[in-house]
Amino acid sequence: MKRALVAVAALALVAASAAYATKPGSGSSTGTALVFAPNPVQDLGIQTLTDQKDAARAVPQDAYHSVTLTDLDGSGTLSGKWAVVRSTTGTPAYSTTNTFVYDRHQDQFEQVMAYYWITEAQKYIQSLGFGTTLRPVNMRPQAVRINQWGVDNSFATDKQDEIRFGKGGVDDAEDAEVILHEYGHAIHFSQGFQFSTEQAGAISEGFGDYWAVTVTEAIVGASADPECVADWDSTSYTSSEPHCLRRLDEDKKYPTDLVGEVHADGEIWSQALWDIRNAIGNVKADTAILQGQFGFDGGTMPALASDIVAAAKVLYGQATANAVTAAFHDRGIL
Ligand SMILES: [Ca+2]
Ligand SMILES: [Ca+2]
Ligand SMILES: [Ca+2]
Ligand SMILES: [Zn+2]
Repeated sequence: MKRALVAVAALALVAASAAYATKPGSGSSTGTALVFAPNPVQDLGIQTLTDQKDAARAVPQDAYHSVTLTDLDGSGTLSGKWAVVRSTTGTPAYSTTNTFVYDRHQDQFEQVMAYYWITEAQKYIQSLGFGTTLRPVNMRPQAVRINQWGVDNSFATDKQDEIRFGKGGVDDAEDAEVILHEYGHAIHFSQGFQFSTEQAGAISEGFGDYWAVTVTEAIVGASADPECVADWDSTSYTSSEPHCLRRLDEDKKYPTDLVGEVHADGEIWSQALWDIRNAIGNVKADTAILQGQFGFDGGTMPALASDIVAAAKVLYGQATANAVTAAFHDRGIL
């Protein structure tokens, strides 16, 4: 009798400590948040904005947009079906009401940016049929890490299976175009894309730049200078206006303008994709591009261009395939 009472008391103690150890969740898959869309410079058209050491006052309140976060797991953290955010700087965002309202000086703001833009990118991919009528593309919770790392760099790694965003200059994850560029690499990893040659690396950089623009234009709407990539992040390392990390309209040609550096050479590829989009619209362009990229063996730009033309033909017929060919032809790729 006495023994049984002791056992019950011990059980109660375990239950009590478990309750204290686990934070209550939100219990809901949706939430509200403030984000940049895609970044303050593009959004407000103010080229003179500067980081000012991450000061909240450096960016006008107009640059913050209220959005709905979706696909959350109900834990009250930024963890969901298509993105899971881990931060090694500052406190992880947490809300029992899924209310994620922060300013850019707060570490949680970048966590929210990463969650929102990656989730929206995956939803956009699924809206094209990937995961239903077509094979899935990176259809899983993408791990994201935001850390100091000291350098102004972000990268996607297939080994750790996560995307990392640095905090040099303007914090990288304050610019949706940087987030989406890195997600572009994650898309390639998920598609079995081989990075075995310099041209394959250039294709991946070019695709990332294009992906940043096509997704933001699809979600935010048309902008004044869409060819400019990472208008906000680049204010900390470019002096001429408009501030751009890279552009989609440098008019580089294959193979004469190849210099052997993946980001520079990627501008040949990104412009071809941009021209395809302008010719046939984002839905057909992005479906054909994603479909053509599956299992790319790491060969040349002309090889992948042919795969994308073939995908366009199967999906939409000869006339659309011809428009895709013309865009690659204008870059000297086909
Ligand atoms: Ca910040
Ligand atoms: Ca930066
Ligand atoms: Ca831009
Ligand atoms: Zn890259």
